[in-house]
Amino acid sequence: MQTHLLGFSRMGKLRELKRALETYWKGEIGAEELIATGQELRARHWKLQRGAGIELLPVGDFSCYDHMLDMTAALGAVPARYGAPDGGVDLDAYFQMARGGQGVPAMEMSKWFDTNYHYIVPELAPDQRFSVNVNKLLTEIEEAKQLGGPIKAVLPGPITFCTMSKSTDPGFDRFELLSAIVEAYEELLGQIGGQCDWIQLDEPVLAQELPDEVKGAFNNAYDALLKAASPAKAMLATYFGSIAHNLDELEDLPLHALHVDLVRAPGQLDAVLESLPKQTKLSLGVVNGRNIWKVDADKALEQIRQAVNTLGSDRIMLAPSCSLLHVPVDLEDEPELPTDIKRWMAFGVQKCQEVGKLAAAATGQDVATWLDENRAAWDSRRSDPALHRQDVRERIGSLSPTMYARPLPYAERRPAQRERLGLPLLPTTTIGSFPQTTDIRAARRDYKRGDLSEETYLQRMRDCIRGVVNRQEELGLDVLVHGEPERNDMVEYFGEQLDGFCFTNNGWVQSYGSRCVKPPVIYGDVARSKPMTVTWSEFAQSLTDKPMKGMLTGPVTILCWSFVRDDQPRSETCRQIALAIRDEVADLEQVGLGIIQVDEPALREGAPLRVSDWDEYFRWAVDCFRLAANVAAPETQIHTHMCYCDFNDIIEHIAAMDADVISLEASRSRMELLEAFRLFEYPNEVGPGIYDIHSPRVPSVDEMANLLRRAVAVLPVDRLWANPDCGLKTRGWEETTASLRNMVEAARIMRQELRP
Ligand code: THG
Ligand code: ZN
Repeated sequence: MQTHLLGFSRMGKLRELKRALETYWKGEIGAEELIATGQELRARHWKLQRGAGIELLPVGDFSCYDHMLDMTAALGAVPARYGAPDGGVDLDAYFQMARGGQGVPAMEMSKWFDTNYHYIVPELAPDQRFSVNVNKLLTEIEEAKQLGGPIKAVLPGPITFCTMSKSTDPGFDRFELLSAIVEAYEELLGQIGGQCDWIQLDEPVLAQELPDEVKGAFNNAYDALLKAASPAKAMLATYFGSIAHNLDELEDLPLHALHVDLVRAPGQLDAVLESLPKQTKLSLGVVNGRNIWKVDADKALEQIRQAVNTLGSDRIMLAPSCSLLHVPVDLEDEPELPTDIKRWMAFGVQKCQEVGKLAAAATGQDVATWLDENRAAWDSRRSDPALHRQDVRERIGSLSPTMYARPLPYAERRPAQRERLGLPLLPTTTIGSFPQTTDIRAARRDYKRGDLSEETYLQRMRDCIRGVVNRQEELGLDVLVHGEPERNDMVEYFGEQLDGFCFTNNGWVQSYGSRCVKPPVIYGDVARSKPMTVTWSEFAQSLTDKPMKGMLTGPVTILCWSFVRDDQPRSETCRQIALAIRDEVADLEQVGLGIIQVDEPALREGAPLRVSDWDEYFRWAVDCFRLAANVAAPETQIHTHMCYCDFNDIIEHIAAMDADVISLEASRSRMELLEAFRLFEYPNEVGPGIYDIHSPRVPSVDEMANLLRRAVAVLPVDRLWANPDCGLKTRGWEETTASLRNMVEAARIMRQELRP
């Protein structure tokens, strides 16, 4: 029973890769030093994996930015604007594709399935050429070979690569290129097949519903790839969901191994065992690669036993469910976690150990001590009172349908809000955060460390808020925000104040490139013991006669961007969070805030991989938002904000949220987005972002007025707002002030134009 990994974290436990990348980008270190850091990290991680009991090591999972970008580079599928006629990609060209530069925009980023990881979207053109380059892979294979023992090259598979790409022109069907892509893969596999024992091709798209022509492509493609990979054995890896609905496509393929995710989709095991081709090994993903909880050893051993009974031990391989990219590196680096909760957890290194121990247990070796410890940990978790609070359970049990809806429909709330708020046509506002200066970050850090007294800290934050409010008044914005200087991350900030959450010191997970997030851990029942934002918002409102927006993160986003408890449905946990946010909405309203924004940027990414499961998800997700927000009185205006995704196919669910106003990121395909709102006859108010905050460029008055003009042509003018497309915390003050000045001027010009 061979143990292996689909992939490991790249950053290093101290985020060494982040540091190296960012200093390289600043020009403070040279390429050699960056490359050396990568080499050290790979060697360290392989040794760690072997030491923990992983036999077959993954190679090629490391990346200086993103593995899909690496695949694009390996295929030489470089978009023309990066000027590499031979398809060659050196380090600087690679980073230009990732981050843009010298007047060339970056390639697009998008979420990797339902994770919080962003990949670089490959661009495929009708006349696309490929030019295979395996140098990166061969170098890493050489490095891994020095450790001795079997290795497995890891690559995104061709069908997933093509599916997750975008066509450069809208009329072009990129699947026309599939045979050319497969040919390029054949060439690539041919060049590495002699150098490694296994080649793993990731096809997570198999967990989705696939159009027939895509489904039908698997057989031919993999027939060719298996031959090309020889003498290396080929594993097809799937994860993030069941592939039972797509098994027919794999039935005749002489794969050497198939990997399935038995954490997300334990129910697929029967079907997989039944249809597995005779010569194919089955890799069981029994350790959760997406969450930080210890494996339930007895449950995993039961799954393993079932598979062994059908296939025999020799045909079983054992691994985490997916790449360990999505979990932090090492629990040993968490001295401050409460010991009882820490005992329930496993990070990347511990997950490798779990795979090793499970394999040992399943092959009759004595791991009684480990098993006992595992059972004891689970017993202590199951019986912990924080996981089953009666007050929380009773409140959930007593929810009534009226709690999900505003007391009046939008059409009747609207006049009440107009009268209360007195806003002009095309009101101007921002999304919530203002630039997080080094001073602000330092103040928060020093206060947290105890180096700054509470009094001084509060004073600094108040000064900062005063500055932000004054600036907005000077600029002439209509609806103000306090700027959120007191917040680190929009999820972490709320988690830190809620019962049922705990926090890591080093639990970093890559978000994109060098950027990481430190997801909170939801281990118990969630409840709010005290107001979380009220003093800040109340203070900010006291500084101005203009309406101040209260700023909250919505329950679905808090859920999606945390490590969630796995002992109850996500919907249940989400409902608990929703009630906590509901109390905050009520309190903000109580102290006089007339506008409250409840952000849900992660609503779309929380959707299941299979569209047929969407309705169920959106029903509870939208319900949770409504439970949180709809406690507000008719004359209180509820806003929400969404970003990082396409909204076109979820507009009915957005409408069901019934927020009075939604602001949206719309920098990429503004017209398409507006068109979706028009076609749907979206009934409430909309603020399509009119400038892209992801770039330091200052948009001109004309540019933004034009965008407003286009919006006004499509949607009713009295339901439109003018705002940037996302929060401003990653921007500097200079460009922020200039851009907002132009935005306010654009709205003024438009109002004049529209005057009858
Ligand atoms: N919070 C969380 N998840 C997110 C976002 C967020 N996922 C989607 C999107 N926003 C990702 N965007 C970013 C943007 C910036 C950073 C991370 C994710 C970032 N991180 C700091 C870094 O890596 O240097 C660390 C942050 C910190 O010090 O706390 O800059 O907003 N949860
Ligand atoms: Zn946003």
